[in-house]
Amino acid sequence: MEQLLSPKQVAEAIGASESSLKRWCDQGLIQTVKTAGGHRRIPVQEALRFAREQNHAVVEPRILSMPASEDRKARRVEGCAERLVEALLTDNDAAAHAIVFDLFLAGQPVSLVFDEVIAVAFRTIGEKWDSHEVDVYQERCSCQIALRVLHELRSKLVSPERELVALGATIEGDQYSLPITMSEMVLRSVGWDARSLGSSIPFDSMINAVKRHEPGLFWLSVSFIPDESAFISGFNRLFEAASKINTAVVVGGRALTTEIRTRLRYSAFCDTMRHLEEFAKTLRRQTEAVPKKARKPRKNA
Ligand code: B12
Repeated sequence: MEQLLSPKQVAEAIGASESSLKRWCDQGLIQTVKTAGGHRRIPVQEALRFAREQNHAVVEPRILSMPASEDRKARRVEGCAERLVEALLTDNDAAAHAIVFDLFLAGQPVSLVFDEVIAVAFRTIGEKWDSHEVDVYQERCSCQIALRVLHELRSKLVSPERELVALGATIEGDQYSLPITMSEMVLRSVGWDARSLGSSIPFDSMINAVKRHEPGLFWLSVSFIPDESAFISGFNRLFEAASKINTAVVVGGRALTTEIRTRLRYSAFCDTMRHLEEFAKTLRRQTEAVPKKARKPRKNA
């Protein structure tokens, strides 16, 4: 159930006066809901959105059900990837949460935190695994912690609009769950009702999901390709089915070499989560500007 806070609690959380808080509510800067007794209440996700967008430092994160801060001054991405590696490899769940949520509370876009902190940390862990400095179990454990952080983050984002549906998956044989979950979070952070179908999904099943749900956007995260030619033909079938119902297909991931990309048809290729964010924002604006019936089939980019 949605957690609701009083204006007084939100004021305390961000170190503002209760009267300022009420004024911001009256001005519509903060969306409120009314209790049966007619009192204003603020969903915790809305309080977080306001604090992030208006640059209010959260002085009492616990009121907003956020983990205690690691170090209030450490709100820039610099140095965070190294600290995250240390937290992940020592199985320090609390520190890993705090590093990511401090950046989130400081208003850093989730896409930036993913590209410059979490992905960088995993690159280091991958190198350490390759040179036997890190055991297999530590790599797996690090993934589990990162997934818990991402799921927690999902619950802190304002619920997206229902009509902007996005679906995503990884192909059969691709077990990488972090990039697909990050993509889901990035899309949700910019208003898409994004749902990951999960990893290792056969193309036929993805096509069924696209036909059934008619999403505005389908993202495919490709970190591992077991069979290149099967991938290319499956992917192009997916694109074909998606373009018939005007679904944009976005691809990204470490396994997509230039050679493979040139043989694919897609609406957008993204190297990073920030690229995905920008594309999703643009597509959202275009989708909202054009009445559904008047929309033309999208062209390959
Ligand atoms: C964790 C991990 C695994 C885990 C994943 C668990 C899980 N639940 O996700 C498991 C155990 C499955 C695994 C298995 C393997 N792994 Co592995 N793995 C990693 C590791 C350490 C991290 C990967 C990760 O999730 N990173 C975090 C993500 C978010 O970062 P990213 O992939 O760079 O993604 C960024 C961009 O590419 C982009 N992006 C990615 N996807 C998408 C999608 C969209 C839509 C968009 C917009 C953008 C985007 O945005 C992201 C953020 O910036 C990497 C090291 C590394 N360098 O990444 C090795 C690594 C990728 N693995 C490697 C290997 C060899 C393997 C195995 C083949 C090992 C084996 N012999 O079995 C298998 C293959 C698995 C398979 N069939 O899928 C090698 C690959 C080497 C190579 N040259 O290709 C690496 C590089 C390790 C190394 N240093 O050698 N692995």
